[in-house]
Amino acid sequence: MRFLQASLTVISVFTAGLVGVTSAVTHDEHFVPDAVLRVTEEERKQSCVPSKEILVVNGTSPGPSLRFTEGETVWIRVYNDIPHQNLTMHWHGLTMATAPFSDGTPQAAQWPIPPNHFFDYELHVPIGMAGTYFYHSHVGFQATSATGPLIIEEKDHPPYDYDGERIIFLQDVFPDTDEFIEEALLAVPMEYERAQEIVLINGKGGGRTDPGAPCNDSLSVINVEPGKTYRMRLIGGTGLSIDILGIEGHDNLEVIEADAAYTERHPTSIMQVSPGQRFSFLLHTHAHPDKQRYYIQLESREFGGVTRSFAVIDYGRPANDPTPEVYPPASPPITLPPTDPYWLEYSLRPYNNSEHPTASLAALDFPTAAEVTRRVNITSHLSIPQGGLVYKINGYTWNEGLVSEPYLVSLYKDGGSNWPSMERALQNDGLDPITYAFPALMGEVIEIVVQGTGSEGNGTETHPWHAHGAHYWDLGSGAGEYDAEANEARWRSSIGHPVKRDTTNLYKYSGKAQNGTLSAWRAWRLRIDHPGVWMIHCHLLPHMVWGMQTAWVMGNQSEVLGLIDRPGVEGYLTYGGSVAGNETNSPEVVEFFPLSDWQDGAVGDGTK
Ligand SMILES: *[C@@H]1O[C@H](CO)[C@@H](O)[C@H](O)[C@H]1NC(C)=O
Ligand SMILES: *[C@@H]1O[C@H](CO)[C@@H](O)[C@H](O)[C@H]1NC(C)=O
Ligand SMILES: *[C@@H]1O[C@H](CO)[C@@H](O)[C@H](O)[C@H]1NC(C)=O
Ligand SMILES: *[C@@H]1O[C@H](CO)[C@@H](O)[C@H](O)[C@H]1NC(C)=O
Ligand SMILES: *[C@@H]1O[C@H](CO)[C@@H](O)[C@H](O)[C@H]1NC(C)=O
Ligand SMILES: *[C@@H]1O[C@H](CO)[C@@H](O)[C@H](O)[C@H]1NC(C)=O
Ligand SMILES: *[C@@H]1O[C@H](CO)[C@@H](O)[C@H](O)[C@H]1NC(C)=O
Ligand SMILES: *[C@@H]1O[C@H](CO)[C@@H](O)[C@H](O)[C@H]1NC(C)=O
Ligand SMILES: *[C@@H]1O[C@H](CO)[C@@H](O)[C@H](O)[C@H]1NC(C)=O
Ligand SMILES: [Cu+2]
Repeated sequence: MRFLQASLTVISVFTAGLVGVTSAVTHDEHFVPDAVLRVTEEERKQSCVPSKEILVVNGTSPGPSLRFTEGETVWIRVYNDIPHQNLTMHWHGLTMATAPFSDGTPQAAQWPIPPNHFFDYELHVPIGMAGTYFYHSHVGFQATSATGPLIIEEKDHPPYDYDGERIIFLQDVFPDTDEFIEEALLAVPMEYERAQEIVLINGKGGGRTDPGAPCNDSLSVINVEPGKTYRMRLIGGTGLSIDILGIEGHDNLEVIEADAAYTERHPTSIMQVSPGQRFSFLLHTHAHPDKQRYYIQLESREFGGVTRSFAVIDYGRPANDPTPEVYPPASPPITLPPTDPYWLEYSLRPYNNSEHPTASLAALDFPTAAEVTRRVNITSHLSIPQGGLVYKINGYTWNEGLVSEPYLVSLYKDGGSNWPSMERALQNDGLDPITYAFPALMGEVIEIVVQGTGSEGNGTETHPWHAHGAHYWDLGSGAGEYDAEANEARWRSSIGHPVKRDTTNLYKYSGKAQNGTLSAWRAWRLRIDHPGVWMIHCHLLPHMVWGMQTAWVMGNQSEVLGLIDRPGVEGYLTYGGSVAGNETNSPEVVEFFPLSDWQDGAVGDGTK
């Protein structure tokens, strides 16, 4: 066993003035994390595609559900047991308020976890964050299968009454491996023309695949009882498909949560969910159902052909009875509409009830237009040089190869040599062209306008834009150019104010726009009050591979480093992670550890 005293000394020196001497959380061999996830690569047969290598979490995809309670601090140890790929884990939608180094973003928050290593992630879940989340890798295309539900429960009572809850977790399956797809996407000319083959509901699916072929694989069964109300937690864990979902015989659904914030009840007959979005809706089951099983029908939209997939809700059996296999129907029982770019737009309102103050936080503190200190455009453009596909955001393509050292690692190592400059950024529409990051200062109130433009093929696409860090108030969206005053007037003349979200769509509308012209917008308003490094990006995995990502550095060096200076906790730098790809394996450079004795036999090399 090798002691890493050398690295500890190095780190202690440069953070000496910042880190308080406190009682320690020490990650030695006695440290027991609250949860463990192990990611492996295995040959698997998923519904409707041939057997191939996929990543699984603890042996399954989706991986196990994690459940924690708001107000808790938990440690999750993630092992990379994949032989030849890096890995990270991102806790999608959770505000890593006091633990930005646990956000799981390669080149932003951390070096990726190399094979046979692990990383201890700290999730500090503030009160008021109860809701529906998921976890997924943030490396390449891995999130297609290295993913699973993450539920944060209320410390007290949820604000809505229901008899039970069920998860509906959506995933795309592709006929090829992640690595094959990534390589083909990046080929010049681009070589991957397939969309998802089908969408899985809780890991299973069957119906109609993208090539238009029937797929008679068995379906997931969700057990319910008559005359009850269920909270259905719908998780958009897909990597490409935008999906519409309805339930045969049950069209009085009520949305009560969007992206982990409670909303006022909003009636709807169908749900529309994009990659990265989560919703809860109430399902009122029939007191006297006419049959035992009703189909959940789901259809993909936007990319590729229409795929149709099913699951069933089953009134018939107690939850602990083995369920016989159920197959797709001969013909679809319901008709689902096309994508609606106006669905839920301007119509959701934050939950607001003084009897449930922690569920009502999104109704407080909405920044007025007068408080906005700066507006930043994120303008995306798809170019097609020699037939390859590249997304540029304000002129830059942000991918894992662009940034030489993760911003937070640079902060730990030398106080942030790779830290953006606000001066440079202000001369360049908000983006610092040296570090490829958008800086923001604590206390600013920013309006971010995500703008779409016509591609070099004169086309447009729908993009679910996702923000890490604090959630934003979603000001809405539209075709063409953003008109701040008209949008403000629209809100002024309606009752209430926007909800807080973390993933909302930039829509394609007509699908056509001349190269470079503004085709669509989505506007967000946020208070900069969470120091850290946060990615803001399109959540379509192919678009991420093509660079449709931005990094935001919020707060200055001391504000971000100051987060490690908390009573009762020591060693917030990084954990068992190593700097991947440095064969010298010198502890001074390779690993950052808690400011306490720490042995790499116990932490980091994944052997225990
Ligand atoms: C994942 O598997 C490990 C053993 O490989 C186990 O210790 C851990 O509890 C599992 N995690 C969950 C969330 O089930
Ligand atoms: C699907 O497979 C099941 C089980 O083998 C079978 O009972 C059913 O008839 C099949 N359905 C179709 C449409 O082929
Ligand atoms: C929330 O309710 C309080 C008390 O009824 C009210 O004063 C406030 O304006 C409401 N906020 C919103 C956003 O509706
Ligand atoms: C895009 O539109 C321009 C102007 O109409 C036209 O010259 C060009 O050929 C179009 N490009 C493609 C790929 O259709
Ligand atoms: C943002 O884009 C709009 C066009 O939609 C433009 O009028 C405005 O000047 C831009 N603002 C900044 C700060 O770049
Ligand atoms: C398309 O528009 C972009 C952005 O305005 C521009 O840089 C590029 O040269 C244009 N390409 C063609 C083929 O006109
Ligand atoms: C960061 O901002 C704080 C004010 O919040 C200030 O006191 C501090 O000096 C700044 N640190 C740096 C490194 O600029
Ligand atoms: C893993 O990440 C490191 C550091 O970013 C990089 O140098 C290396 O090429 C990556 N390995 C793989 C297999 O992608
Ligand atoms: C690897 O570590 C050595 C010192 O151990 C250092 O000199 C070198 O720059 C590092 N390489 C990279 C790519 O970080
Ligand atoms: Cu996109």
